[in-house]
Formats: sequence, structure tokens, C-alpha cells
Amino acid sequence: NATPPATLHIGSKNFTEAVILGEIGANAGRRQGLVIEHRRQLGGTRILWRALENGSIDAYAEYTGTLAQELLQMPDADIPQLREALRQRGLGMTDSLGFNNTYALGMMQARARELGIRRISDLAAHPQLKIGLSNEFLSRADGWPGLRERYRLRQRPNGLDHDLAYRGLQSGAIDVIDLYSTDAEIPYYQLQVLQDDLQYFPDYQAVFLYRLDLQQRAPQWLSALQGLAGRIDAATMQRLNQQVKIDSRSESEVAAQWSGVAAPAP
Ligand code: PBE
Repeated sequence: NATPPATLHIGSKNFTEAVILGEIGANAGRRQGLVIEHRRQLGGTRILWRALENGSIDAYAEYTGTLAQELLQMPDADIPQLREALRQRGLGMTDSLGFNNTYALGMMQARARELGIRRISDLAAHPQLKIGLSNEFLSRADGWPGLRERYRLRQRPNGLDHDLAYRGLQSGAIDVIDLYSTDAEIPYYQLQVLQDDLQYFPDYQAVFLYRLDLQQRAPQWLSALQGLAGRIDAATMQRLNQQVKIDSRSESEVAAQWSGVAAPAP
């Protein structure tokens, strides 16, 4: 009468890449025979952080720049300092999975050419441009407030769901949106990525954050998560995003294929 294995939980933010990485993280544990439930699309960054701190999830995929600027508010910290700040909260992080997913601003190429815009600083001369930004970016420490100040921008952006932003861009309803640099839509729509010429954005290496008590509860999952470090480069992540966003496959199926496990029943 062995006790049934305890269910472990991984969470994800509400955008495609986050869900794919959540599934990949879950699969790493499932391959060890563990029971892992993926709590998908729980919300934005702060919701996931709180869920990790209070133990409703054991791990989720995060980005180093987001951790430093938005969550720990240690903008100048290096990786060992971030690790130490996490440790004091009972949390840990893996090494980089192998890619940077930075914010950027983007436009349709034709529109950018017509206005002669190549760099973010070029936007200051076009106050009439319509800017649509993902809701979280609008208020984040590393988002619009700081960007606006650094580049002296005067536009008044609207907030929108990131997955819908590309439609507004295509229809011409919006001129400029924030991009995530591994988005599949950037090559697909041949978008013009504006150069961050004043180096506003930090590095956003993808990592898994986890609760340190996993060392006792599921050490094999922890090693498996750490084993994902260096395994996903930016081109690979963009291809996985493409399989979901452009080819309309499910995140679970795409992640299962990458992980080399059987795809779940649809
Ligand atoms: N990012 C860009 C954001 C969303 C995409 C990775 C910096 C984040 O989730 O923190």
C-alpha cells in the first residue's frame, strides 16, 4: 500500500512561448515517472511569481531581465546576485535554456520605410504614430514608462493582448507594437524590428525558476530541469512558436515532439 505519488505543479504565463516551455518543463519530470500538472496561462509575470512563492506551483519559465528589473528590482544585479536573492526566498533558477527573448518595438516594413524609421529614437519625430503595447509592457519597470523617458517619446499607447497585436499591425490600425524577439510573426510578416539604439532593454535569458524544496520532494525533476540548460537556441524557440502560432498545432503536441515523449490525446 504505497502512498500515491504527490502531484507536482508547473505554471505558465499567458503567451504561447510560456506555455510551450511549461510543457517542456513538465515533460522533463514526466520522463522521470513523476506526476506533473501544468497550470497553464495563470496570468502575467506577477501572478506566476506569487504562485511560485506561495507554493501553488513548483516551477515556471521566466527571463533573467524580468527577474532583475520587475520581480526583484535589482536592475544592476549579475547572475550570482540574482541567485542569492532567490535563495533567500527559498527559490532557485536553472542556467539559461540557451536563448534571449527580449522586448523590441516593431512595425510593418512598408510603413517603417515610408517614414524612414529604423531605430527607436526615430519614433520621437513622429508623435502621431499609433502605438499598441501588450498590457504588461505598458506598466512594467522595464517597459513603457522607462522606454518613453529614455527616448523622450510623446505618443500615448493603448494596451492590448499580445497575441492580437499582430492583427492590428497588419490591418494598419496600429503602427508600432512591442515584439518578443522569438515571436514567430517577426519573420512571417517580415516585420521591421527597430534598433534599440540607446540600449534600453536588458538581456532576457530564458530559465526555469523553482522552489528549492524540490531538492527534497523531487530531486530528479530538478536535475532534469537543469538538464534543459543550453538545449534551446533562439532559432529553435522561434520554430516551436511558429508551429503553434502559424501552423495551429497545440502547445502540448509541439512540446511533446521536442521532448521526444508521446503526444497527449487531443
Ligand atoms: N519577455 C518578452 C517578457 C515577455 C516576452 C520575455 C521579456 C516576459 O515574459 O518577461
